[in-house]
Amino acid sequence: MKLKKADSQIAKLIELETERQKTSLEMIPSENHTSPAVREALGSILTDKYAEGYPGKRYYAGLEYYDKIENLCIERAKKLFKVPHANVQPYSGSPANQAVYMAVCEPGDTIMGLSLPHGGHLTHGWKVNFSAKFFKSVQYGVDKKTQMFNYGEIKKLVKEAQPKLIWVGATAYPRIFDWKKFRDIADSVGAYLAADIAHIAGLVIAGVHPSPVPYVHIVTTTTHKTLRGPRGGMIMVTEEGFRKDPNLPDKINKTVFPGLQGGPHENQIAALAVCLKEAATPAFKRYGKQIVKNCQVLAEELKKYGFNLVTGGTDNHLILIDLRNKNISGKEAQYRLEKAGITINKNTIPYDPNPPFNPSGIRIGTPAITTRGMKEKEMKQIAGWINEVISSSKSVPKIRKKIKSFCKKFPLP
Ligand code: DSN
Repeated sequence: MKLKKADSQIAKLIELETERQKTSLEMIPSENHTSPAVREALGSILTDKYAEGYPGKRYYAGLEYYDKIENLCIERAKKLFKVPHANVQPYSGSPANQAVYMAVCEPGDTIMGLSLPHGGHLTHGWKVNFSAKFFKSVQYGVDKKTQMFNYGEIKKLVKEAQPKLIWVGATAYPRIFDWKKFRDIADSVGAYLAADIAHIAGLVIAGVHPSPVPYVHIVTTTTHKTLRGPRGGMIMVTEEGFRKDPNLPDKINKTVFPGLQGGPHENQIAALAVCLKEAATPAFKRYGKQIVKNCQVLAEELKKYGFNLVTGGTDNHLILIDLRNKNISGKEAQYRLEKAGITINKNTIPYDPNPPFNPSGIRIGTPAITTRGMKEKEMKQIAGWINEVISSSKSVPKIRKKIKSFCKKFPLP
């Protein structure tokens, strides 16, 4: 009500977006719907103050309660992920990863990560990103035939490149990461191993994806994907990280502040603390399990309709579809599905012959629709709609209507 009076234009746009979310299926795998409690903390008075520094060692006054909030958030993160050190100040995933580079590398050092067109992230050394401009980036990919990691090939590449830091993590890899194999590879050249679990953090907590914590030195994550918190980032140092360099936690903290960032967004940190409390419940474990169950049912149904899934299926929250046998581009599929009320994204597939802005694939995920309470039965229904829309643009108005009415049964949190 207050916003409506103060700024009716923004109020109206928020209202319209709320309606869009209510009446559509959000199926971009990196997105989710936060709880009202998370949003309340995020929209609180905590946005008002600067808090440069860390709890107990701040540069400004008046931070008694901010310290308590940030400490609570750190403790919850440590307990949930079973790590001895957590920094909850990164504004998001990219700043978190930047801080890792600054903590363990010097400009010009060799680093390695999964290449973007094979499902990696920009900050893992992709050519247009700072991570390839300030460091010598060598990228690994997935196997042409299996579309999965070929650990023997990666090991060979690592031996040749002798990187200081190896990233493991992805934005579009539908399979399990074998952390132990990556650790053996990193140890063969004495490299730091960093797991970027942005996409799968919630699955790790729910126990449906192995945790990297026993194997890697550093873990970074965003907090708003399967973890279902506010937009943000975190960096954690594991026992293994401590063992490799006892000063690593201190180095990480110093690179986040004052190395890279100024005042942390404490409203975001409070909202993250709320999210971490929610993620520690049995209900969250059930949620994580259901994300994967839903995704696997959706994958099997899509296969029945003749869709060609990269790697042949999924172990996690996302599906990558190669649309070339359907005679439609990823761009057109994204457009058509959006019009029908299914929000997905166009995506490159490994060894894609087409350019990233008009790639051959689409990426679909189940975290947000699972938050709304959808289960296996609904996945079958959704697969049918995806098939109809991809098969014919004429079906779009009819499916849009059906999705609007279907969504009424699954309110947003
Ligand atoms: N933009 C994110 C995603 O969609 O996967 C990666 O940071």
